[in-house]
Amino acid sequence: MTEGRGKFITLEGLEGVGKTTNRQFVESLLDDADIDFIGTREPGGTALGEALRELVLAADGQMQDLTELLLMTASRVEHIANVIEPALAAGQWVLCDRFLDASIAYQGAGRQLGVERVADLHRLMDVTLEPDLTLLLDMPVATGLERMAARGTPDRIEREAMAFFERARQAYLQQAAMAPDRVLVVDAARPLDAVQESVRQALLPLLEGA
Ligand code: Z5A
Repeated sequence: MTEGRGKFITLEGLEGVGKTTNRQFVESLLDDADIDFIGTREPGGTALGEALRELVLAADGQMQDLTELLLMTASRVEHIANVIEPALAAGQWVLCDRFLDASIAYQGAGRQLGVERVADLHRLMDVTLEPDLTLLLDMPVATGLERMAARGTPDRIEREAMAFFERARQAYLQQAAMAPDRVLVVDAARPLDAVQESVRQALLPLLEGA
Protein backbone atom coordinates (compact mmCIF):
# COMPACT_ATOMS: atom_id res chain seq x y z
CA MET A 1 0.00 0.00 0.00
CA THR A 2 2.14 2.92 -1.14
CA GLU A 3 -0.38 5.02 -3.09
CA GLY A 4 -1.05 8.48 -1.67
CA ARG A 5 -0.11 9.75 1.74
CA GLY A 6 0.03 7.31 4.64
CA LYS A 7 -2.08 7.56 7.77
CA PHE A 8 -0.72 8.77 11.08
CA ILE A 9 -2.02 6.92 14.15
CA THR A 10 -0.99 7.73 17.71
CA LEU A 11 -1.48 5.89 20.98
CA GLU A 12 -1.85 7.87 24.17
CA GLY A 13 -2.64 7.32 27.81
CA LEU A 14 -1.18 7.30 31.28
CA GLU A 15 1.16 4.78 32.81
CA GLY A 16 -0.17 1.24 32.97
CA VAL A 17 -3.05 1.68 30.51
CA GLY A 18 -1.63 -0.93 28.14
CA LYS A 19 -0.18 1.18 25.32
CA THR A 20 2.55 -1.33 24.50
CA THR A 21 0.09 -4.24 24.55
CA ASN A 22 -2.35 -2.41 22.29
CA ARG A 23 0.36 -1.10 20.02
CA GLN A 24 1.28 -4.71 19.26
CA PHE A 25 -2.39 -5.43 18.57
CA VAL A 26 -2.68 -2.48 16.14
CA GLU A 27 0.48 -3.70 14.40
CA SER A 28 -1.13 -7.10 13.91
CA LEU A 29 -4.24 -5.45 12.42
CA LEU A 30 -2.12 -3.42 10.00
CA ASP A 31 -0.16 -6.55 9.06
CA ASP A 32 -3.40 -8.46 8.45
CA ALA A 33 -4.63 -5.62 6.20
CA ASP A 34 -1.32 -5.76 4.29
CA ILE A 35 -0.55 -2.15 5.12
CA ASP A 36 3.02 -0.91 4.89
CA PHE A 37 3.74 0.84 8.19
CA ILE A 38 6.41 1.80 10.65
CA GLY A 39 6.10 1.72 14.44
CA THR A 40 7.86 4.42 16.41
CA ARG A 41 7.70 6.27 19.73
CA GLU A 42 8.19 9.54 21.57
CA PRO A 43 10.30 10.71 23.11
CA GLY A 44 12.61 8.88 20.71
CA GLY A 45 12.23 7.52 17.20
CA THR A 46 15.57 8.90 15.97
CA ALA A 47 19.12 8.43 17.26
CA LEU A 48 19.07 11.92 18.76
CA GLY A 49 15.52 11.45 20.08
CA GLU A 50 16.45 8.19 21.81
CA ALA A 51 19.44 9.95 23.42
CA LEU A 52 17.11 12.73 24.60
CA ARG A 53 14.74 10.07 25.96
CA GLU A 54 17.54 8.60 28.06
CA LEU A 55 18.29 12.04 29.46
CA VAL A 56 14.73 13.06 30.15
CA LEU A 57 13.57 9.79 31.75
CA ALA A 58 16.74 8.91 33.71
CA ALA A 59 15.51 7.80 37.13
CA ASP A 60 18.26 9.76 38.91
CA GLY A 61 18.13 12.80 36.59
CA GLN A 62 17.05 16.32 37.51
CA MET A 63 15.96 19.17 35.29
CA GLN A 64 13.71 22.19 35.15
CA ASP A 65 10.16 21.48 33.98
CA LEU A 66 10.73 23.86 31.07
CA THR A 67 13.85 21.92 30.10
CA GLU A 68 11.79 18.75 30.09
CA LEU A 69 9.24 20.40 27.77
CA LEU A 70 11.98 21.67 25.44
CA LEU A 71 13.63 18.25 25.24
CA MET A 72 10.30 16.54 24.44
CA THR A 73 9.69 19.16 21.76
CA ALA A 74 13.20 18.83 20.33
CA SER A 75 12.77 15.07 20.10
CA ARG A 76 9.46 15.64 18.27
CA VAL A 77 10.92 18.14 15.78
CA GLU A 78 13.66 15.63 14.86
CA HIS A 79 11.17 12.78 14.70
CA ILE A 80 8.73 14.55 12.40
CA ALA A 81 11.40 15.82 10.01
CA ASN A 82 13.47 12.65 9.79
CA VAL A 83 11.01 9.81 10.28
CA ILE A 84 7.30 10.62 10.37
CA GLU A 85 6.91 13.03 7.45
CA PRO A 86 9.17 11.08 5.06
CA ALA A 87 7.26 7.87 5.83
CA LEU A 88 3.82 9.47 5.38
CA ALA A 89 4.94 11.15 2.16
CA ALA A 90 6.13 7.76 0.85
CA GLY A 91 2.69 6.28 1.55
CA GLN A 92 3.65 4.36 4.68
CA TRP A 93 1.41 4.48 7.72
CA VAL A 94 3.00 5.60 10.96
CA LEU A 95 1.99 4.13 14.31
CA CYS A 96 3.44 6.29 17.05
CA ASP A 97 3.50 5.56 20.78
CA ARG A 98 2.75 9.06 22.17
CA PHE A 99 2.92 12.42 20.36
CA LEU A 100 1.97 16.05 21.05
CA ASP A 101 -1.03 15.14 23.24
CA ALA A 102 1.46 13.68 25.72
CA SER A 103 3.26 17.01 26.06
CA ILE A 104 -0.08 18.76 26.53
CA ALA A 105 -1.04 16.25 29.23
CA TYR A 106 2.26 15.72 31.05
CA GLN A 107 4.08 19.04 30.68
CA GLY A 108 1.11 21.35 30.10
CA ALA A 109 -1.18 19.94 32.80
CA GLY A 110 0.92 17.53 34.88
CA ARG A 111 3.82 19.95 35.31
CA GLN A 112 1.39 22.87 35.18
CA LEU A 113 3.36 24.70 32.51
CA GLY A 114 0.07 25.50 30.76
CA VAL A 115 -1.69 23.66 27.98
CA GLU A 116 -1.76 26.79 25.78
CA ARG A 117 1.92 27.41 26.38
CA VAL A 118 2.77 23.91 25.15
CA ALA A 119 0.53 24.36 22.10
CA ASP A 120 2.08 27.79 21.42
CA LEU A 121 5.60 26.39 21.64
CA HIS A 122 4.77 23.75 19.06
CA ARG A 123 3.21 26.31 16.73
CA LEU A 124 6.36 28.41 17.10
CA MET A 125 8.41 25.35 16.13
CA ASP A 126 6.16 24.80 13.06
CA VAL A 127 4.83 21.54 14.50
CA THR A 128 1.46 21.46 12.77
CA LEU A 129 1.22 17.76 11.96
CA GLU A 130 -1.92 16.16 13.40
CA PRO A 131 -2.64 12.44 13.68
CA ASP A 132 -5.46 11.00 11.55
CA LEU A 133 -6.45 8.94 14.58
CA THR A 134 -5.44 9.04 18.23
CA LEU A 135 -6.38 6.12 20.45
CA LEU A 136 -6.56 7.44 23.99
CA LEU A 137 -6.46 4.51 26.40
CA ASP A 138 -8.12 5.81 29.53
CA MET A 139 -8.68 4.43 32.99
CA PRO A 140 -8.56 5.61 36.60
CA VAL A 141 -5.08 6.72 37.62
CA ALA A 142 -4.92 4.35 40.60
CA THR A 143 -5.58 1.29 38.41
CA GLY A 144 -2.73 2.22 36.07
CA LEU A 145 -0.33 2.87 38.91
CA GLU A 146 -1.20 -0.51 40.42
CA ARG A 147 -0.34 -2.20 37.14
CA MET A 148 2.92 -0.26 36.92
CA ALA A 149 3.89 -1.14 40.49
CA ALA A 150 4.35 -4.71 39.28
CA ARG A 151 6.99 -3.45 36.83
CA GLY A 152 10.64 -2.60 37.68
CA THR A 153 12.16 0.70 38.83
CA PRO A 154 9.98 3.69 37.96
CA ASP A 155 11.52 6.34 35.68
CA ARG A 156 11.75 10.03 36.62
CA ILE A 157 8.20 10.85 35.48
CA GLU A 158 6.62 7.65 36.83
CA ARG A 159 7.71 8.77 40.32
CA GLU A 160 5.31 11.70 40.25
CA ALA A 161 2.42 11.93 42.72
CA MET A 162 -1.16 10.90 42.02
CA ALA A 163 -2.27 14.55 41.54
CA PHE A 164 0.20 14.94 38.66
CA PHE A 165 -1.35 12.00 36.82
CA GLU A 166 -4.89 13.17 37.61
CA ARG A 167 -4.12 16.51 35.96
CA ALA A 168 -2.58 14.73 32.98
CA ARG A 169 -5.60 12.44 32.65
CA GLN A 170 -8.04 15.35 32.69
CA ALA A 171 -5.99 17.17 30.04
CA TYR A 172 -6.02 14.08 27.84
CA LEU A 173 -9.79 13.82 28.18
CA GLN A 174 -10.15 17.50 27.40
CA GLN A 175 -8.06 17.06 24.25
CA ALA A 176 -10.43 14.26 23.27
CA ALA A 177 -13.49 16.41 23.94
CA MET A 178 -12.07 19.21 21.80
CA ALA A 179 -11.14 16.92 18.90
CA PRO A 180 -13.77 14.15 18.83
CA ASP A 181 -13.13 13.39 15.15
CA ARG A 182 -9.48 12.66 15.83
CA VAL A 183 -9.30 11.27 19.36
CA LEU A 184 -11.12 8.11 20.32
CA VAL A 185 -11.31 7.39 24.04
CA VAL A 186 -11.05 3.69 24.83
CA ASP A 187 -12.00 2.46 28.30
CA ALA A 188 -8.80 0.59 29.12
CA ALA A 189 -9.93 -0.67 32.52
CA ARG A 190 -11.88 -3.49 30.86
CA PRO A 191 -10.49 -6.95 30.09
CA LEU A 192 -7.97 -6.91 27.26
CA ASP A 193 -10.22 -8.59 24.66
CA ALA A 194 -12.88 -5.89 25.17
CA VAL A 195 -10.26 -3.12 24.90
CA GLN A 196 -8.89 -4.66 21.71
CA GLU A 197 -12.35 -4.94 20.19
CA SER A 198 -12.80 -1.18 20.73
CA VAL A 199 -9.39 -0.55 19.19
CA ARG A 200 -10.31 -2.71 16.19
CA GLN A 201 -13.61 -0.86 15.70
CA ALA A 202 -11.82 2.48 15.89
CA LEU A 203 -9.40 1.45 13.17
CA LEU A 204 -11.99 -0.01 10.82
CA PRO A 205 -12.87 3.23 8.98
CA LEU A 206 -9.20 3.90 8.25
CA LEU A 207 -8.56 0.31 7.21
CA GLU A 208 -11.61 0.26 4.95
CA GLY A 209 -10.39 3.43 3.24
CA ALA A 210 -6.90 1.97 2.65
N1 Z5A B 1 6.26 11.87 28.04
C1 Z5A B 1 6.05 13.20 28.39
O1 Z5A B 1 6.08 13.53 29.58
N2 Z5A B 1 5.84 14.12 27.42
C2 Z5A B 1 5.83 13.80 26.11
O2 Z5A B 1 5.64 14.68 25.26
C3 Z5A B 1 6.03 12.43 25.75
C4 Z5A B 1 6.24 11.49 26.74
C5 Z5A B 1 6.02 12.04 24.32
C6 Z5A B 1 7.65 7.57 28.46
O3 Z5A B 1 6.53 7.05 27.91
C7 Z5A B 1 7.34 8.73 29.38
O4 Z5A B 1 7.49 9.97 28.67
C8 Z5A B 1 5.92 8.73 29.88
C9 Z5A B 1 5.32 10.04 29.43
C10 Z5A B 1 6.50 10.87 29.09
N3 Z5A B 1 5.85 8.83 31.26
N4 Z5A B 1 6.37 8.28 32.12
N5 Z5A B 1 6.89 7.85 32.97
P1 Z5A B 1 6.36 5.51 27.56
O5 Z5A B 1 5.21 5.50 26.64
O6 Z5A B 1 7.59 4.91 27.07
O7 Z5A B 1 6.10 4.79 29.00
P2 Z5A B 1 4.82 4.17 29.60
O8 Z5A B 1 3.70 5.09 29.73
O9 Z5A B 1 5.32 3.61 30.85
O10 Z5A B 1 4.28 3.14 28.52
P3 Z5A B 1 4.30 1.59 28.37
O11 Z5A B 1 5.60 0.97 28.66
O12 Z5A B 1 3.78 1.37 27.03
O13 Z5A B 1 3.30 1.07 29.47
P4 Z5A B 1 1.79 0.75 29.29
O14 Z5A B 1 1.12 1.76 28.49
O15 Z5A B 1 1.22 0.61 30.60
O16 Z5A B 1 1.72 -0.62 28.48
P5 Z5A B 1 1.77 -2.15 28.84
O17 Z5A B 1 3.16 -2.54 29.24
O18 Z5A B 1 1.16 -2.73 27.66
O19 Z5A B 1 0.73 -2.43 30.07
C11 Z5A B 1 1.09 -2.40 31.40
C12 Z5A B 1 0.69 -3.73 32.09
O20 Z5A B 1 -0.72 -3.88 32.07
C13 Z5A B 1 1.27 -4.97 31.41
O21 Z5A B 1 1.64 -5.87 32.43
C14 Z5A B 1 0.09 -5.52 30.62
O22 Z5A B 1 0.15 -6.91 30.45
C15 Z5A B 1 -1.09 -5.13 31.48
N6 Z5A B 1 -2.33 -4.89 30.74
C16 Z5A B 1 -2.49 -4.27 29.56
N7 Z5A B 1 -3.79 -4.20 29.21
C17 Z5A B 1 -4.47 -4.82 30.21
C18 Z5A B 1 -5.88 -5.07 30.44
N8 Z5A B 1 -6.83 -4.65 29.60
N9 Z5A B 1 -6.22 -5.70 31.59
C19 Z5A B 1 -5.27 -6.10 32.47
N10 Z5A B 1 -3.95 -5.90 32.32
C20 Z5A B 1 -3.56 -5.26 31.20
